[in-house]
Amino acid sequence: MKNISPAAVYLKDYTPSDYLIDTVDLEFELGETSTRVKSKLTVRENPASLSSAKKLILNGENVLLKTILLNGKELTKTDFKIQENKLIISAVPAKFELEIHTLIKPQENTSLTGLYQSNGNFCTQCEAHGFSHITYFLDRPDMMACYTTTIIADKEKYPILLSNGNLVASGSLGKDKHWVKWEDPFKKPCYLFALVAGDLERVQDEFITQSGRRVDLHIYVEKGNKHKCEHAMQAVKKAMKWDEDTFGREYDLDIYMIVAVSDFNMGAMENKGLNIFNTKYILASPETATDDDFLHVESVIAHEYCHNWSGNRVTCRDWFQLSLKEGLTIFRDQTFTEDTMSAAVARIHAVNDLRNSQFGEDAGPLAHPVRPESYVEINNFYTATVYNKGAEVIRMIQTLIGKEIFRQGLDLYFSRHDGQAVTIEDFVKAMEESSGISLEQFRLWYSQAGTPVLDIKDEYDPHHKTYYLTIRQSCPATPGQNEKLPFHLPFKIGLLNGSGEEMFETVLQVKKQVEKFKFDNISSFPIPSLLRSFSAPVKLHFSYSDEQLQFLMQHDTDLFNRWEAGTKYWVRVILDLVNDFQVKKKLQLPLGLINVFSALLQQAELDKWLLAEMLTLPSERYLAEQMTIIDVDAIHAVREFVITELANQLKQDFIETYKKNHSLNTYQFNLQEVGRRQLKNRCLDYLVHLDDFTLHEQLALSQFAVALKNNMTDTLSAIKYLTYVDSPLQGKILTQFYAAWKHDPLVVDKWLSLQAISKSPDTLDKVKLLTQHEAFDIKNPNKVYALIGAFARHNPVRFHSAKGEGYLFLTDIVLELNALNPQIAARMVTPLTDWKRYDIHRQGLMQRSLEMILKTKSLSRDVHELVSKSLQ
Ligand code: B3K
Ligand code: ZN
Repeated sequence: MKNISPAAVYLKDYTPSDYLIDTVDLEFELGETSTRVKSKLTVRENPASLSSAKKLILNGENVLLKTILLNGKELTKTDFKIQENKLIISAVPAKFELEIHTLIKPQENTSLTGLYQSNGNFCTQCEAHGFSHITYFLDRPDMMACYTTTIIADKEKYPILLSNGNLVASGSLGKDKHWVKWEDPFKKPCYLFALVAGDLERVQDEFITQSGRRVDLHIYVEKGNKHKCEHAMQAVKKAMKWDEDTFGREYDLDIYMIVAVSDFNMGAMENKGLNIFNTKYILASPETATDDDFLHVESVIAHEYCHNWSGNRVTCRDWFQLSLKEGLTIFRDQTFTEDTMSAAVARIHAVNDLRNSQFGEDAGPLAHPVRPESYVEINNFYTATVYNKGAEVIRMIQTLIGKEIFRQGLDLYFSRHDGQAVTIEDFVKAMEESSGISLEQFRLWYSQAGTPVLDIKDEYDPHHKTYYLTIRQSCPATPGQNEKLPFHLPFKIGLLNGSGEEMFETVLQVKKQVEKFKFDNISSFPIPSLLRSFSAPVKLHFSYSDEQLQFLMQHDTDLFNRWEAGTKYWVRVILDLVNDFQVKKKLQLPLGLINVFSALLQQAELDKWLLAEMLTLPSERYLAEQMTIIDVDAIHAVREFVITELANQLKQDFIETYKKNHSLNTYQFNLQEVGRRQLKNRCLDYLVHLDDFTLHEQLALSQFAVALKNNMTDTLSAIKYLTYVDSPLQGKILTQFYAAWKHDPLVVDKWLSLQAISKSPDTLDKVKLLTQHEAFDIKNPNKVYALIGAFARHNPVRFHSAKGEGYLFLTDIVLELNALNPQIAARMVTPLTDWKRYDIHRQGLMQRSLEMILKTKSLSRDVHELVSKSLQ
């Protein structure tokens, strides 16, 4: 049977709602099998509505309607109808009170949307359309109302009852029950509604805002996790202070609550005053969390906290404007990380994220602009394009108009639109007004998809001491957009002389398809440092010589570009070797490469963390991105070959650097300590590639044994490679690891991932077995990401194994998830969607899997949209 394609929603069709809801008074009676929801709404006609025949159409999905009362009078079946998740009430007055009673079943809700249970506790996820899984409502972000929420529940099972805003009343109800009432003084869209009920432990602290108000800070976690909240609490305070100092944004309620839950579709959610987090981004202790985890906790906390202004106080008019809040908030959290950790490393991480995920999106069948023009399922558009490219677009505005004016523009945006649901256009206008600079052409970044390519050539005229740069821009076609207009972009450039001194730095404004820039008084042919700090999200082509790249790796004053020169150099070396590999030529490192690398190791003046980044070769994903037809086997084999060769030839240097930076000190999370650990663990990554058992025992295994119970960064670094390859130690290490940590779900996730990314030939069989293991639960998104996601995304060699078993396995999983949790199913299907990037044989197999999925009955909107678009 063929599925009927679900309908798309278009940006051009946006119209204001016919009715407005001013207040929402909710009452939840939480039960053991079902929950009763009463919603009292004050409704009035919207003066801005354009329609002459107004209709009240409320959205609702999986809710059982019990009763509707209009101005206190119960409606009968002829007064309303329910059609395709819509409740249509025919005749309503201009102003009225509507009371709706519904019944929902949170205990059976596996989609983790709306109200559901996680480990016996109730929690909600309402963005984008979860609220209509709770009650019938005008579920659109421009419907801003004031909420009061009463929760009634069993005292013993659910001692903690939370919702948005301030607690205004509470009491007992009979012998077993109790109730609370929360009031949120700020108007908000329903996607920011939250409710939590459970038996949770609380960690508390306080923050005094810049105007001297006291804010209570509460973090709630499941029992037994209280000791893992210290880092998160410090991060909350750090983010609050930073947002005041940097952007003048002060928190507005008297209380800020965070609840960490184990079952959550994404990282976290910025509900007003009551953020709900995936435990992964709250719980952190040295023995269970790595440096990266600690870092992510801080940045996700900063992200959700920053949303209180960029998202909550000023929200989106419709979901096409998603990047208005997400791009801006990613930009804000990235700036937080740059300001509070190593700025260059933070920028490297952000650019890596963009290149590893967004560039692929832009080059594939699901490419869409930062502000999409249509969607079938909005949850499919919480993408790297909307988030990360959206953040780059904001950063470009800042670079174009300057930091100070950008800050003024942001102040104007927040004050002008406080309490409103607005558009990306409103944001851009505020920036234009504050700067006096036209962003007319710049707006194309929001409407045109695809990663622009810059082809650059230079010339030098020694006679006139002038240097010229010619920049030619183009942008590949993307679905529905064949022709592209030229972008307006900031191009930051530095010119270095032969002794590494900087002669000049400036930001060029590139606007035309071909543009020639002239630089006067340049005393010698300079070495250009192009696109400094990655000033625009583009691909750059310039024919640097190997020597120039090596020179920039050593001397560029822009630290990001020093790393970038290395990346360019490694990509070149590895892709050349990939060609050799494909024609079965013997692989050999280019002459001089060892010297370049050992010179890097000697760059003692660099901060250690940055040095560790410079010693890291580009990821397999980034390398794949550079190939027209991706050859996963060649990329993997060559990258491993280069690492092993470097390890062989620089063994002593690596050992020395490792030993110098290895320490048994108690774990601390700060710039110096993270840098030291990252550097020595990077050396270890190289050393374990050597076929030297004694060395493995001396370094890796001893680090593993010492760190196993007190330092997860060192534990994982020590064994990552030994479990990655078919090492005789693999079984023993994994058993020991599981025995030590099977009680800790987040550590078990790491254990699953280690096995999913192993390149042993039998990895797929092991992954299949693991889906039956007590440690795995397909209903828990973290487990799915850890095992299935890691296999399909981070183990290209095994996932794309030539026979196609990896594809069939993923197909089964996607179909199983489709029935349980469509959002996660859609996330899992994406590795299949860029099938056209692989060889004909693999293309055929992947296409067959996609077709099989598309033929399945009851396919969710989420999966249907991605699969059908990728097959077009
Ligand atoms: N705003 C949420 C994402 C909601 C995703 C809904 N499918 C988290 C964030 O970006 O902060
Ligand atoms: Zn966000």
